[in-house]
Amino acid sequence: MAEFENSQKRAAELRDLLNYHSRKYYVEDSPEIEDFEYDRLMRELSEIEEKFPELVTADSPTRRVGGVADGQFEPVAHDVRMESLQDAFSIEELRAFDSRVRETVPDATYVVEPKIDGLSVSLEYSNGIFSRGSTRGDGNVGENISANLCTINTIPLKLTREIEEIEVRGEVYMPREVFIKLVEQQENNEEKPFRNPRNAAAGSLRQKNPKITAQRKLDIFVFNVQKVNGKVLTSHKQSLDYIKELGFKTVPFYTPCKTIDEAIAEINRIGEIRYTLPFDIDGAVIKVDDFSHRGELGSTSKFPKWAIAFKYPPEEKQTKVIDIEINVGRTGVLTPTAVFEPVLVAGSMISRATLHNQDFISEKDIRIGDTVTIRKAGDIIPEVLNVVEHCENSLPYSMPELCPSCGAKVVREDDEAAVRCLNTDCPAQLLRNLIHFCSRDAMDIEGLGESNLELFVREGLISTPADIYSLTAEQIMPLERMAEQSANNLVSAINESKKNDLSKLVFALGIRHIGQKAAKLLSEKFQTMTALMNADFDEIMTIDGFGKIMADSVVDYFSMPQCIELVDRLMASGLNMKSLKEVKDMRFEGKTFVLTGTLPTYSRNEASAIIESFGGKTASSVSKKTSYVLAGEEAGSKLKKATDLGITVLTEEQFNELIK
Ligand code: 0OX
Repeated sequence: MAEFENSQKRAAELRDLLNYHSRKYYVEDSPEIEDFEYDRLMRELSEIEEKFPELVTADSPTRRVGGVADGQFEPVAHDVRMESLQDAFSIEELRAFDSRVRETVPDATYVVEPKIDGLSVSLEYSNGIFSRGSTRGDGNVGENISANLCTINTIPLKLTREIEEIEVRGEVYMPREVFIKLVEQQENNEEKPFRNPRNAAAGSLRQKNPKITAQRKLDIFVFNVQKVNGKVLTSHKQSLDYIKELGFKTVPFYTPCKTIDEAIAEINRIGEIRYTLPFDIDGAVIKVDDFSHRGELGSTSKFPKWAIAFKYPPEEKQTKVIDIEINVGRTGVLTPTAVFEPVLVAGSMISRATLHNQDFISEKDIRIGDTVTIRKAGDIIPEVLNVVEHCENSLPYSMPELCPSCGAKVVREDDEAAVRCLNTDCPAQLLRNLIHFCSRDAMDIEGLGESNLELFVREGLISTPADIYSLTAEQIMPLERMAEQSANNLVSAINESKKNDLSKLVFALGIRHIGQKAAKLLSEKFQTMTALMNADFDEIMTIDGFGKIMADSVVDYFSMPQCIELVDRLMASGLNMKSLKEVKDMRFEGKTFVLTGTLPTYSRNEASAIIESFGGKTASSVSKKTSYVLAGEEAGSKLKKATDLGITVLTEEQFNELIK
């Protein structure tokens, strides 16, 4: 019983996790976990559901073949379901697959091909002419992306033969070199770069403007005939050979294998050359070759029983930690970074990885000189997995007690994993602050990135954000890499930023715990910098989503003389200090007023209009639901009832205080 209950609980957790990550991956194109990890979670859920079929729910991600369509493009119902592949993570599982196949088809033979890490699409042709292309969607219904697919040069618009009808399936991908150039470009333009080629391909295929897709130089490998009229095909190999003749770019190699041992050898070979290929693969597929054998084997509700995908684990390498460097961030947090003897991992040279904080280092007991195992999380971000061997005579590593930039004593606050330099004049923090101040989400000053800021600080031109607004083209021009044009551009970008909305400036100040969203809320609530600077803790706490830590942080910030001075200087330089977004003040939302007697200055209509303009309501009689009674001269029974019920009675003067 306990096992059932535990499984029930775990299945619910897994469903939520997988649905969340599936949305991140398929709809938003911004995955947060590695595919390998996702596959493992999916496998765990499938196993629980196999054991306890009563735990399968309507929203179980295992019932789906793939992700979810997001409704941007017109839907396409697939005539032939675009099935997904069953995954294997070990050689034993491949052998078990072979045994299952041979129970039904003792003399089956296989084809092994790489599993391209891209996006599955269907391509339809009528009389040899491309008629429609669509995404896989959930396997049954995808989206029409014909216009974008037409931009891929390797997708034939006319086949070499006028075959009556054919639908093929392939994987759209971005070659690694194209991806690297794209990321470089995005970084230069200070755009958020794609995480990996798969995301880049997905983002490019989902463009509403096919011109952008065309610039992305996507490519395709076709690996299946979904449907054909006008030609008899009897095996996988024969069908791939045939569609190659029709003009399709088929998977780069598909190798016939008579036995599972031959198939495993081919999978190992592909694993070895994996990172030398000019595109990403996330596995290799074994497919039964003969179509009549496939027919005998059939499919489950999710996968064909005649194919299996072997997923390669992320590549792990060993290397030596030659140093642990400490970087000081904008808020003074000291972050340790391991510096390695460079090593090739998953196709690129790795020489550094973050070690996060002292707890991470202590838990793994990472020391300078150690041999460690590293890999790339999500096939992109390098991370240390464990220590293989400590260096001889090494000592456990401790974070420095003094800030490496300014020498101030660092502190570790009770509830934090990080150690922090509290010196507000610390040069490393000042530079980080400047970088943050000018960044895209903050003041968005084009041309003032890390290297120029570093240069200007080094030259003694700036040390605080306020100094930026006194820079002149004459000061900048003589510096290295600066021509007249770039100096003028920079000064106009600086001037342009003065017009920014208050929320950008509030975010740019870098107040601890105040991110972009909180900065927006603050500027909407207080409307002007002066009001925000004078706001007290309780007023800030009335903002939905603000807690004690955030409110304290704002109050603390505006109580520091150097921060007040900074804002004053920015004001004096002519920066906009007002919210460009006026919000309705709803201070009386949910409150009901009853008016009684004659007020000294307001008529009843005037008072009601003021209450309503702040989101409140007026009623004619007093009840328990009344929030306030606004009473003037000669107030009668309503005032008495209010007093009896303990309802707050306001004079006009008190009312004026409330609406100030
Ligand atoms: C790939 C790939 C994907 C055909 C029927 C079930 C799955 N990403 O490279 N899928 C398949 O096979 C389909 N083959 C591939 N090579």
